[in-house]
Amino acid sequence: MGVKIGGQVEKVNGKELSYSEFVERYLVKNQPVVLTGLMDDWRACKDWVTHNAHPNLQFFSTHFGKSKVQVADCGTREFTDQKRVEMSVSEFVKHWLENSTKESSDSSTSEANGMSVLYLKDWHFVKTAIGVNLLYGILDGFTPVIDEYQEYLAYRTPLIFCDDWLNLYLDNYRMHKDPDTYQKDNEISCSDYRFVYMGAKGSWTPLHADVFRSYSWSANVCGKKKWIFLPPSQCHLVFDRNLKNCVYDIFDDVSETNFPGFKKAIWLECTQEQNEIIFVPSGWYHQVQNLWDLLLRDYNEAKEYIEDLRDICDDFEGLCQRNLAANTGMNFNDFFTFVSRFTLLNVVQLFQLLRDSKNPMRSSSPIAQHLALNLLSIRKIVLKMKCVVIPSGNCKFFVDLRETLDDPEFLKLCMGFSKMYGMIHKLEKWSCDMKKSLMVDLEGYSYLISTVEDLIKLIDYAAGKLSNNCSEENILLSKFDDA
Ligand SMILES: O=C(O)CCC(=O)C(=O)O
Repeated sequence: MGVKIGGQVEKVNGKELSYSEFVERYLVKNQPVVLTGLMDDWRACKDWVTHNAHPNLQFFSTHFGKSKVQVADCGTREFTDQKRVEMSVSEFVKHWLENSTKESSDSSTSEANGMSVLYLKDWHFVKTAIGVNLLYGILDGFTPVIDEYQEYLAYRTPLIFCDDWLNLYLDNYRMHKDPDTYQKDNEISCSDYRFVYMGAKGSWTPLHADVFRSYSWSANVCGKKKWIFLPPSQCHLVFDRNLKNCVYDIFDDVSETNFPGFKKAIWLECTQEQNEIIFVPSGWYHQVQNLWDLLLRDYNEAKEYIEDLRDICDDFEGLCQRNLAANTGMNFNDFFTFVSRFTLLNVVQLFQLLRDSKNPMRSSSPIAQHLALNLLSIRKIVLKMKCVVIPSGNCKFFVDLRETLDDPEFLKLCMGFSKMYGMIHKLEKWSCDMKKSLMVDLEGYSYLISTVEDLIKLIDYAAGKLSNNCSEENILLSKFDDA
C-alpha cells in the first residue's frame, strides 16, 4: 500500500524569522518547518564532520569512546520500537566502520548481508559530556579531557527554541527517583531530552509522536534525512480499528484489514539537508529515514496480558505508574508536580510584571501575554487531567507553595526561567524577586496544591489579578473565560 504525499514541509531562512513570527506562523498553528542558517557557529558542525562532509567517527572514538550509549537494531522490532542494546561509543563506531567496509567491497547493503544496521539513539550528550569525563577522569587518573569537555558546547540553542520547560526543569530537578532503578549519575538513564542520534545510511526511526506529545526540534549536522509527517487531525488513520496498535513502518506492506484508514492518510514530506533544523510540532506522527550517514540529534495482545496482570497484581496502578516513569521519565504524579511548579513560576513572573508600576503597558507587554498564554495552556491540560481517575493511594499530589519558595532548586529554576524569558523578549536585566512577589501577592491564599482543582484555582486567581490590571483589549483574558 503506497503512501500518499500531499505536500512538502516549508523551508525558511531562520535568520530572517523573529521569535514572534515563529510563534505566530508555526508554534501556535502547530505546523512543521525547516529552518536554515541557524547552525553557523556550532562547534558540532566543525568537530563532528570531516572536510569532505563525512561523519568524523574518529573524533567520537577518541573523545567519547568509553561513553555507554543505547543503540537500536533497525532490523529488529521489539513491541512498538526497535530492539535496543547497550554498548560503548567505540564499539558502535567499530561496527559502523566494519559494515561500511563490507558494503563498499561487495556493493550490497548491510541488511542484505544479514548485518544489522545500528542506530545510536537518545544519547544524553549534553548531560553526560561532563559526567562521563568526570567518571573516566577518576577511574583512569586521567584529566585533560575533563577540562576540555566540561566546557564543550556542541551547539547553541536557537533563540526560538529557548522556551524549553522540560529541559530547564530537568536541569534543576531530578525527575523520577524510583528506588528500584535510580542510579545517581547513570549516563544512560539520566533524564533530559537533548539527544544525539548517529547512524549510517539505512538507519531509521519507526512511526511515532514525541514523548508527552511535546514539540521538538532536530538539527542535522551531517548527511541527509527524510521525514514523513502526519498531522494530529489524521492520526486516527494510522491506528487499527480499536485505536490501539499504530503502524510501525509506513513503507512496509501495511495490512488494509488491520489498518483500514491507512490508505486515506495524506502525508507531508521533507528532506532535511546538512545544517538544517526541523521543527516537529506537537502530536504530529513522523517516521524518519537516514539517506546518508549522519549525526544529529500489539497492543491487542498486550491488552489481554494487561488484564491478566491486573487480576494477579496487588498494586496494579502502582505498577502502571512505575512503567510510565521508566518509559517516559515521569509518572502521573511527577507530571502534576512539574506543571504545578511551572504554574507557580509563571504566576510569580506575572505578578512581578503587574507590580512594576514604571511600566504602564505591563499587562499587555509581549512577556505578560506570553506568561498568560502559558497559564492558559497549563489550565487546558490540567482540566483534561481531571478526567483521569487515579486511585488516591497511588497519587498523592502535593506542592506546598511556601515550601517551594524556600527550595533552592526552585529558586535556580526561577532564575533560569527569568533569564530565558528575558532573552526571548530581549529585556535587559529582567529578573524577579520571586519570594517577595508571592508572599505579597498570595497573602491569604491557601498554600497547598494537592488536587487538580487547587491548581486551576491558582491559575484563575492569577487571571483575576491580571484582569484587575489589564486594559480592555487584552484578548488573553477572554480566552481564560472560554477555557
Ligand atoms: O532522527 C531520527 O531518526 C528520529 C528523530 C525523531 O523522530 C525524534 O526526535 O522524535
